[in-house]
Amino acid sequence: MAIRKIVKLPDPILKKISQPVERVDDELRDLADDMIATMYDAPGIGLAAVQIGVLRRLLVVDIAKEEEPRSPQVFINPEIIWSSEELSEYEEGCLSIPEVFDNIQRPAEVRVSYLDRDGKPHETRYDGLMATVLQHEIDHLNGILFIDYLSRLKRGTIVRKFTKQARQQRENV
Ligand code: GNR
Ligand code: NI
Repeated sequence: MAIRKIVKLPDPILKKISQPVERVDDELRDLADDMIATMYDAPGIGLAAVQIGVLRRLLVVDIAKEEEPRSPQVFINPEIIWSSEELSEYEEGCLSIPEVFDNIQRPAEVRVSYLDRDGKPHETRYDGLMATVLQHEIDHLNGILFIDYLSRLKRGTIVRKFTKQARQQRENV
């Protein structure tokens, strides 16, 4: 297991669409294990493969509290097959946009189809924080970031700040 580097805004890979996983094999499970290690190290409660620079439809989630046992879950080729009319609001953050948080409304419940790490298909209904995190991660697979739901003004300010930071990082080398 290796901790990988997390891709940050404004890296253009974050806007790309990830490609379906064709085979659930040991190589894919190794990738998932690296993602889980990287998520815990960050720390975060979810991570999409694109966030470590891999454009495959794979994400990991663990919303267990600190005092609870770890319970990482792997979702391969996840699809939202139903979402509730009812919305819920959470303050979201993203490991690819450090230190930015804002309230985002999304469907309160979703039904998700996916393959698990053994390649076994599932259809499961989620609510609460799990529903929000899954929607945030599945958005990543489609090149969508939570700041895309903010006003143009707010998003523009955030993108400019990270673009400036990246330029200064390059100048400092
Ligand atoms: O660690 C994370 N916390 C979080 C909080 C509210 C809504 C979504 C998230 S996901 C985020 C990790 C991340 O960037 N995943 O893509
Ligand atoms: Ni994110």
